[in-house]
Amino acid sequence: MATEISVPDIGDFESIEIIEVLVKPGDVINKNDPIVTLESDKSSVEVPSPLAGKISSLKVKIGDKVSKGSVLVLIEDAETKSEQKSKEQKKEDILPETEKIIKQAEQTIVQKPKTESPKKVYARPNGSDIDPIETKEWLDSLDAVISKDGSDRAHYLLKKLIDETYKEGSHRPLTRITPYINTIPPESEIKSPGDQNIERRIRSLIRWNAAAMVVKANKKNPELGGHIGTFASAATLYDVGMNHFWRAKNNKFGGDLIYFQGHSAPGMYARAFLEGRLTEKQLNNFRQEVDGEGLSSYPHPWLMPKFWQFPIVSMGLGSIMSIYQARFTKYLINRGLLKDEDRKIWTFLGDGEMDEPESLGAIGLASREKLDNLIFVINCNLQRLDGPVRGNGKIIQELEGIFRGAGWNVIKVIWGSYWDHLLAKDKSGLLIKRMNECVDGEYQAFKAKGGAYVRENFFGKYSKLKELVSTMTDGDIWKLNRGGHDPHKVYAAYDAAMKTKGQPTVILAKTIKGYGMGKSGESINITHQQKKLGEEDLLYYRDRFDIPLTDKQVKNVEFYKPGEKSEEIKYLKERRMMLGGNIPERTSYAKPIKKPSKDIFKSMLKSSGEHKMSTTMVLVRMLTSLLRDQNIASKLVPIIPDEARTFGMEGFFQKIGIYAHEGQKYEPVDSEQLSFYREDKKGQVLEEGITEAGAMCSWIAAGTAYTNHDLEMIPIYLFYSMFGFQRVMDFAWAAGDAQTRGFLIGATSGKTTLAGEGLQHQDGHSHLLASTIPNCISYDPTFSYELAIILQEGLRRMHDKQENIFYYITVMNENYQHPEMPKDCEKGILKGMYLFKEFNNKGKTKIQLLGCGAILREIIAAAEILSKDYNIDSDVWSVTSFNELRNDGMKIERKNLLNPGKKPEKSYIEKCLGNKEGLIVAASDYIKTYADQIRPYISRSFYSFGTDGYGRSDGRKNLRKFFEVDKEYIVTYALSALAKEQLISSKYAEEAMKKYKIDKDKPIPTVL
Ligand SMILES: Cc1ncc(C[n+]2csc(CCOP(=O)(O)OP(=O)(O)O)c2C)c(N)n1
Ligand SMILES: [Mg+2]
Repeated sequence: MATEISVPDIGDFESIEIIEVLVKPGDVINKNDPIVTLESDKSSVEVPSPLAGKISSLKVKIGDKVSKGSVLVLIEDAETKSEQKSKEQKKEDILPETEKIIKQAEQTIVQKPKTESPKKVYARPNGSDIDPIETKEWLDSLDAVISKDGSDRAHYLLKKLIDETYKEGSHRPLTRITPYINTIPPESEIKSPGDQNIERRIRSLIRWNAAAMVVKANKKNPELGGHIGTFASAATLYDVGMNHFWRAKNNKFGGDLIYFQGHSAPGMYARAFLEGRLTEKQLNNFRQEVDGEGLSSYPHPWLMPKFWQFPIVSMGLGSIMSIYQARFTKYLINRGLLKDEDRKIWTFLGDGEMDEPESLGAIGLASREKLDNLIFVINCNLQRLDGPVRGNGKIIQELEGIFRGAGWNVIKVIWGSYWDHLLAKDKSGLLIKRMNECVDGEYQAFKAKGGAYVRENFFGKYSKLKELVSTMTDGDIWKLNRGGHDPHKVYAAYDAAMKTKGQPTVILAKTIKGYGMGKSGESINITHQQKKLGEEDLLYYRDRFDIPLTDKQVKNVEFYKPGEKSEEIKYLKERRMMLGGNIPERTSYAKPIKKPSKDIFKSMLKSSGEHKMSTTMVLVRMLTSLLRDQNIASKLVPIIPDEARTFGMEGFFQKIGIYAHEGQKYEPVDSEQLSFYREDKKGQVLEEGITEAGAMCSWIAAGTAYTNHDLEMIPIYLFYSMFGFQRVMDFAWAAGDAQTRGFLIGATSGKTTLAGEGLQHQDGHSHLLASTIPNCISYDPTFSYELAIILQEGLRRMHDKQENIFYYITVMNENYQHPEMPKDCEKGILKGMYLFKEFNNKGKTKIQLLGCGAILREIIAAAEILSKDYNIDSDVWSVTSFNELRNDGMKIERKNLLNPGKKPEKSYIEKCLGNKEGLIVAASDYIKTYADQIRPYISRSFYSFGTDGYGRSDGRKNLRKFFEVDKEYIVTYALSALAKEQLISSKYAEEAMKKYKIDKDKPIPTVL
């Protein structure tokens, strides 16, 4: 029996056009296979079949208008299992769960019968202990619970007590800050299996070589700069990871991903030197990259593509980029594209760096998404560039509260092992009290001023504490180490972080900036900038770390590398071998994605006939088609920060689902509709919420998956063009450095197509920002075939040819008809311009008209007026990219200047316009500088028009008139330019101004 398949609930839409019919009679289809594509004036969406079976007849054709209930096809042998039934089932599944939640919630609100009781007035202790005996009883009880049932039970009871006080009206939340001591008590520390003596010697050599590298470079040329103090404070944090935790990528394992703090780069080079991965010559060329064989100042994959993976020296980027990297790794795993190997992402950050909004801005996502593959190590050396991070407070405590509040597992590594016996010995509680009350400004001074100072100013505050250290010498007190410099404490913390499930972990490690630098830079305010150690300082550094160099060698600032057979080198290499290979190292073994069949884009090369659509819709259509290509479908990563509906992409929700690591725990409010909000563990769309920075980081993670996961992906991130580069330019720059491959789509671009939104939304410069990134290719197409050619070429270059480039393409929301592709214009589209149309039948005067994006259609209309009303011929050029034209112009000009004796080569612009007659008028929907970029490569009169000034809300027509880029202004300015060149009389321009009501006294838009 045949079953009718009809249009389901499509929301508010009525009478929607069918633009594709994807089945024919006789086709056997599966459930959810698309039957037709519908397109409204805003979006297009596929209608999937609710049943499997054989199509017996088609009831619609392309161009038909349908509404909810319209019959599309008849299907035979359909499975009888009805959707309704499964929905009911789903509802039943959900109910008990919901009931449980309601019950639990009800239980927590214990409604005690209200009894009238006399009003009590409580004592206000203001932090002091008003009843020490009672306090002691409580503490004894707590001790008893801990020894009988453990600390988890104690914690449970405490939480219950706090909940109880909350119900009784206390509004003091449970504190998220613990005492200023290590999170892991000594007795719970997992011990490192390493040989501490050898590890210390290795670490010392790395320290020396790292410092020597900076000093040497600056001896050669003080311009070069560099940092010693940052790595000096972090050496142990890196070494423990390198020796024991960080597993490299190899043919058996995907590798942990380590985001190294940018300013600690010398330390990574120094280790790679000992490992034999870098030569002495390279070390000698630290920060001297121009002649090759240099080492880049910071982690720059662009400059050292086989070494560095993550460009994070711009503070704050590392944090958020690594969070989204961890999230994207889980996304790939949940989608079944990547094996779950429990790989970890480690991120090293400075404590000063945590001031950046990007550093903390996405930590909520990390816990929400349960990113237990993510470990932050924040090097709390208490200093940044100018001075203390929190002189009057305690950065570790502050960060503890923030991260714990956000749902992270927090591990504080404050004190080294030498403190353990003191903490154990102190029964008065005064030591912890003193640790708690000192501020970071004091802690910084303690490490700059020596043991006697610490005795007086730290322990000396309380006589019992002074007594506690009375048998210790000043030297002993000085040796009381900080957690981040103690390999045992660091090992235990890393081990705990590795084992944490269901939460990301942050390790807050207290260290000393410039550790070991002595008076030249240990814990003093100038440490960060210290790069020129004098002889005396170097000798001190050598002695402090027992480097086997003679005084003479030290004075020559020589590097030290023990022989290949030495214990140190053998140990170091062995440890890395055990952990799978080198770190950092950048490689890619990804299989290239095959380019899609040309058929996919075929319909886009044809005229749209009467059908009007925007380039945004064209793009969405193309993506929908790409999702039907087997090679591409699973690799597409659509990324949208809460704008899917703006761009007509809600059809993707139903088709490929929104990624949600826990699936969908609720019945969506629009579940009856075709494009319902479908969240899925295997969902493909990254619906980021309102975070352009986060979306950009997802895009970078996906666009570098070819190296970080050996998996090519095609990320395509759509945003309001004004909230793209302008908002996240630093990430875009880092994306270029990281060699991200993907598409950035600036939607609703230009200043006059996004009509109603006004000043903050209208973009007149994103293409100029794009042009500053050397490996970003950008286009501003007008017609569907242009977009199709560009997209196709992007896929070919980034995936077939494996070029390390990315694309910025602007699309618009203005609906219009699209013509058929003119013959032989593909090359021109890609090179930046092609001849769209010639108006050649009129008179003697000719003009060249260049337009792009939204304004090309105004240019075409202007050409028609000039021809019809003024007998002026023109060539109309569609300029798909002024940026590409400029790049070519620059390249050719340079070549010609370098070869003065040779016949000059012509730039592409000259090739296009050289033999054409007439002055040139160019207009775009961007500020004039965009079109002006080609001015140097044109030897003729050139007039450019654009949308300089603040945007404002109004209709498109008014906006184009306001910015003087509508057809009437273009006609008028063209006539005036021709008059200026004495090719026609000025009266024509004057007449046009009258006719078009152009007010000469209207101020230039930049002042309005
Ligand atoms: C966005 C940005 N702003 C400023 C700088 C310049 N800068 C480099 S290091 C630094 C201080 C870093 O302090 P911290 O994060 O505490 O790192 P530490 O060197 O102390 O480990 C500053 C301001 C930068 N690299 N990036
Ligand atoms: Mg710091």
